[in-house]
Amino acid sequence: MARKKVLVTGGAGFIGGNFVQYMVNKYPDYDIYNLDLLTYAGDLTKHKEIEKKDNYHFVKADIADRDAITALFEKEQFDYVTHFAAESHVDRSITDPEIFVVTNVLGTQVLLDASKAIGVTKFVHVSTDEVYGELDFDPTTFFTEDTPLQPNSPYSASKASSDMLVRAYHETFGLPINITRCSNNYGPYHFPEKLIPLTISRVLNDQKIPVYGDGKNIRDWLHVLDHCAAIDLVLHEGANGEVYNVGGHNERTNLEVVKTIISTLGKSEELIEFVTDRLGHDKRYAIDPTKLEALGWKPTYTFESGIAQTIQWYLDNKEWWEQIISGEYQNYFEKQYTL
Ligand code: NAD
Ligand code: TDX
Repeated sequence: MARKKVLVTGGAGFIGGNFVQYMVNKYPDYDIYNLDLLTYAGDLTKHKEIEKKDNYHFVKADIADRDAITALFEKEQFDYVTHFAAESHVDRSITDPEIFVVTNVLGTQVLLDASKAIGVTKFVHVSTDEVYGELDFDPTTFFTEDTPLQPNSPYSASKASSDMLVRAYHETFGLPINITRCSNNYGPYHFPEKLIPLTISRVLNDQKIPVYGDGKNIRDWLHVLDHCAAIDLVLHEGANGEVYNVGGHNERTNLEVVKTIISTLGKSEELIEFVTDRLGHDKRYAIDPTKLEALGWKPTYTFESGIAQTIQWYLDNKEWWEQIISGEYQNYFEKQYTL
């Protein structure tokens, strides 16, 4: 049987990077192509181990570059596309929304056209629970796949737009697709602009932790490796055209998350500094994953085991995140906060 070719867009980033490693190791008989523009969020140093393997390939390209993407698809004739590449940070979408439309909307449409042209077996679009908007604090309410899309930030609006295009290419052209909508991920290689790695790296450096508003906003946390297993399952077993929510019932307030990290590292809660709230800050996200569970998925990490593993990973891999926080990111952080 011919080897399958799997394109992973955004495979130099956090989740796509974990997914590339997961797929290269799990499927030696698949060729895994990591396509990434290497923006501020992409780095290849994380792939030192898998770079030695024959079934790993890297292509530097912009998903919004129609000529480059069309030529690549014609040449490689991918069987599967798993689409992670995006501008992913809500705060950056508030200060500079335009690139979110270019990458997340136009980039997705270019990939859909290229996938349609060569007739891929499956296009998996990795989306987010943020497209559903926000929930109130009633703990019995959850996002289901039928919750209407009501995105509140430029980031989530761009993701919802791309979800709509993916759906439309299925309805209009019969492109085989799935859309996954996952809750907040955390784990190894999480870029330190996001709450959990930002807190770990700053606590380790005895720096203040900026907590937005009153810290009572709730996120539903999922370890990135449980997300990778979910995408793998949907890629192979997802019913054509369906949406699957991904989440493990791990709701925590931001303050609970920050305090857990501080106490695990044996530091003082005096490091917490309440700062001006994020504009349009969604109150609560919480996922009902029943539909995905029916396919056979269940998470392997609890929040307690996952956060302990993650903190240990940041302790063991200082070199990786120190190189990031000392670069261009430093300018971003200084513009973002005055701590
Ligand atoms: P990330 O910001 O860590 O990585 C994004 C990657 O995409 C980077 O490697 C970057 O270089 C690449 N990229 C950006 N623009 C590109 C372009 N024009 N062409 C090619 N590559 C480009 O993001 P992440 O947190 O790993 O998120 C991955 C996907 O998962 C995104 O689509 C995001 O919306 C979705 N998602 C993220 C979370 C989360 O908690 N992080 C939760 C649910 C869904
Ligand atoms: O410094 C901070 N202080 C703070 O209180 C930062 C960076 C965040 N926060 C709050 C805002 C959120 O309520 O913590 C929560 C988590 O923030 P982020 O880590 O920025 O994640 P979020 O905005 O929830 O979005 C993430 O999950 C869904 C990803 O970045 C998205 O790509 C994904 O779609």
